[in-house]
Amino acid sequence: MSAVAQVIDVNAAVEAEQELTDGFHLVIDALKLNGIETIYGVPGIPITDLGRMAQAEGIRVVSFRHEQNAGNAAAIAGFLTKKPGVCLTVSAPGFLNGLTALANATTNCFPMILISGSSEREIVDLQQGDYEEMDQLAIAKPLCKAAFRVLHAADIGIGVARAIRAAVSGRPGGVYLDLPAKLFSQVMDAAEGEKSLVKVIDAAPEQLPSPAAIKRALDVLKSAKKPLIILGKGAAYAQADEEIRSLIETSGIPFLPMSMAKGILPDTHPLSAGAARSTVLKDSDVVLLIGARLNWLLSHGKGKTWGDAPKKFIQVDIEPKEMDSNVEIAAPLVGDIGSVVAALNQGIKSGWQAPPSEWTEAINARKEVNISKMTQRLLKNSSPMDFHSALGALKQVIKERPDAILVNEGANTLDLARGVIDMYQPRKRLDVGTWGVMGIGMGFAVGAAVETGKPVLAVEGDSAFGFSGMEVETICRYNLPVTVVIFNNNGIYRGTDTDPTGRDPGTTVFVPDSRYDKMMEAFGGVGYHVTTPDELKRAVDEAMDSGKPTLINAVIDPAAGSESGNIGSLNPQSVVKKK
Ligand code: ADP
Ligand code: TPW
Ligand code: MG
Repeated sequence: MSAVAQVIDVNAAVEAEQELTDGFHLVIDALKLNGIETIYGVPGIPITDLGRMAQAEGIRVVSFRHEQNAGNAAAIAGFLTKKPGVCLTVSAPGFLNGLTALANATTNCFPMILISGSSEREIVDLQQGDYEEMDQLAIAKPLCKAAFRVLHAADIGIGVARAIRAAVSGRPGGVYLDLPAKLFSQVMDAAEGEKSLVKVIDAAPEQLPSPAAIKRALDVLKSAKKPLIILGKGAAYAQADEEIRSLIETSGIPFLPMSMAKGILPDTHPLSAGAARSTVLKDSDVVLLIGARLNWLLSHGKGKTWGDAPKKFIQVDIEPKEMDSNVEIAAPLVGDIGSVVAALNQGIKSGWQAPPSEWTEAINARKEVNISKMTQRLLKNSSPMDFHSALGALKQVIKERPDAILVNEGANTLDLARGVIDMYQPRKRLDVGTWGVMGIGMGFAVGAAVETGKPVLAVEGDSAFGFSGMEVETICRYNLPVTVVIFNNNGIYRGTDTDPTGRDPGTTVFVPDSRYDKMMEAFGGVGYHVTTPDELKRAVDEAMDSGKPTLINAVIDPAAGSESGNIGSLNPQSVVKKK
């Protein structure tokens, strides 16, 4: 029978007392069959009942206040679990709100599926002005890894299967699944429906590197006098923690973690070069990249940051097109990180010589200087608090609670926290990622708490928080163990800007001395207002011991921050001076 013919006449079926299923149930059954346990979304036409029914069927449905935050929760669920996180939205505006998160997930190589209800194709395609009319599939396509539409109930199984496989296989990313309203009430025979479902087998198959590629890479690595391993968030995603640890410890090669790769090995590991970043980038001669792209975050692999010494790159990535994206890759290793690193480990099992001690000693000397400088800054008990004195307290919190998940966004709040707070376990640091996007905070916090059950500490710039702040209600509603700390410096970068004309507030400042803690109290959570590192530490400890939704308003000197945090140099400068 053809797929279309399987969609049967309801009345005839009821008369025959045939057991029926419909689009709603088939979507839910297809997701459940493939191990999807949670949906993040915002209800409305045409997916309100889908959410209700999914909840009734045992899927956890987490309802947000805005789709972008639901999408961010789904994206981070994908990063943390290697299963696609699912976000469910209504048509046009809800879809567009979710699309930002889908595009961001794709940019960061996080697997997620945005499922949006849509209006009737016949009306949309003739542009006759349907309720929330929009050609969503066409709009989603350039912004994600794959986009599919299902028109027949009998195709729901295959549609969901394709979406899952597209999201997690190869380079992970975002997938859009368009489900027109009419699909949900399409009816078909229940047994036929069950048969139409597809369980995805081996959704992200291992991809083994060729022995020749491994040999080439090992030859380059062995030739190094000053080798360096850079771990990116692809390495964290791959969950190949033991293989990676073994590679680093057996080879004795220093490693530098990118932001979300911190903690694969502890930042306090003797081979961590985190505190000597500029030195190792400049002076290394062979660099092994594992799940890290040579994009802007690594200065494109060239220029001042990388120094004048000739450099060879070995790159491990599942995406072949990533090789030579910015500079020549001397030894491309295309495959999944688990398989590639295992093969490298085989290759260095015997006869491997540790890097020359001059190299490791030079790094250690640099680390010592930088760490002692930092320690002094952290201990300075300035009043009002600056970023460093506040971060000293939070560094201690994560040291004492290494299994907590740290979410972090802002400018100074982000850049300084990344440098100060040591991480001890993999996939515990979640932040603004490849785009440096503001607004991931509360979505990531909810997603991380729901997926892992671990306590979450979200360290937020006051501006950054504002992009998703309404979700504190969601945190309270689901009673999640999330502690939000707002570094409140009255604005974006600083709280000191003024309007030269005197008419309005400066463009980067907010209402001074705002009490964000009262927002949490409004929904039954706990609020604190703190002005010293000791108060901050005490408040965070109380919050994390209690597990109650908490927001701590930490007052930071409005003059302490710098423009754009660490990346001020990316700001274009006007050459015209107005008289
Ligand atoms: P960072 O921002 O931490 O430097 P990027 O997001 O730039 O990291 O790079 C992550 C890279 O990891 C991407 O190029 C992606 O293709 C790759 N990747 C993701 N998962 C895997 C995997 N399982 N095996 C190999 N490469 C992976
Ligand atoms: C979606 C631009 C980068 S950082 C930032 C903005 C608005 C906020 C910095 O202020 P905050 O941090 O959070 O108070 P701090 O500690 O320096 O005071 N819109 C989006 N993404 C980005 N990155 C921006 C705007 C931006
Ligand atoms: Mg701020």
